[in-house]
Amino acid sequence: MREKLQQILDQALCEIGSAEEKEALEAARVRYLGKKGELTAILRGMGQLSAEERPLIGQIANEVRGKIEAAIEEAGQRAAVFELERRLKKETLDVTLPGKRITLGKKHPLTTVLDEVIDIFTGMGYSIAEGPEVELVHYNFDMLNAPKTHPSREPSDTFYINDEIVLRTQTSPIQARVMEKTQPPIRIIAPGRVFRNDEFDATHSPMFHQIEGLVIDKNITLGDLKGTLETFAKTLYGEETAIRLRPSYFPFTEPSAEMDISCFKCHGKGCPMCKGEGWIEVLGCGMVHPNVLRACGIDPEIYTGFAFGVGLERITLFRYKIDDLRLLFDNDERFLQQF
Ligand code: 2NL
Repeated sequence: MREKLQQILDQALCEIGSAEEKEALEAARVRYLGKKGELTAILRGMGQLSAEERPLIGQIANEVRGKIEAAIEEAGQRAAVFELERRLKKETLDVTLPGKRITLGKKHPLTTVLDEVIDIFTGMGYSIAEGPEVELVHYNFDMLNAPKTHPSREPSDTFYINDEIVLRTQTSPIQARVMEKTQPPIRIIAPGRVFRNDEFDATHSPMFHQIEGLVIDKNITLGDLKGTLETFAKTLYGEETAIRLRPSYFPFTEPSAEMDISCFKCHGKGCPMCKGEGWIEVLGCGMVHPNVLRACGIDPEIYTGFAFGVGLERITLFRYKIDDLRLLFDNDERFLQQF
């Protein structure tokens, strides 16, 4: 019996001594000390021993148990250190690896051109005015001298919220609101989103941006309008740019005109860019209609003024020689990074 116990002890200590992992130690503990373990089996069988032998073997068995437990305890601490070393080796941080690249965004070309236009006009003493995108029919059409039967009022052209409320189709209602509240002199530009019931294609979008300008004072003439727009065109498209005004019609201006700039590609000779014309249409403008001034509480006998409206997308496409409006709205980084 003694030899058997000594043999178990030797075997256990050997096994525990060579165990490096917690799992191996646990297996040894179950094997020697567990309910079905070898030592337990001996203790169970003690009933068969003689009365003299029993306490002696019992004592030895308990000593063996104590030694095995101590050895497991000690090996457990050693295994923890091994484990830590293994993890430290495996989880080392390679500080020479390249970092994660953070890609920098860029100003959208529409924002770049809008900022430039704002610079040009604030440089000439204009303020910036803003207003609601969801607008009353009253400000969007009635105040601007649009006849009740004007085609632009049709739901096929304009998004209606209800009979009295629309998504603004131009930023003129911003200016009507300013005129209603302020007496001249007025010098403002009104940039913002506008909405029209158009199909998306290379030149149309149901949402686009407009920048309108308005100047009201005593003795404002068509000459002031022309000089202002010429400065605008030369600053945006280069000193060599020429402008011309062609008669046109808008309900809110009289007289009205379209402004063309000389083609920046062929300088007036005629090319595919300007469709052989030598000129490119850029904006609409005119002298503010007396009816509009009156509706906004300004006396047309004392004051006159000019106004113009520019499509931000249109002048941005020309500015960067982009041929499809949709590129401005796709937000494809490969496109946007080019500007
Ligand atoms: C265009 C160009 C234009 C105006 C907008 C305006 C605003 C007020 C009074 C008078 Cl409050 N006019 N804005 C003037 C001429 C042209 O926009 O192509 N529009 C359809």
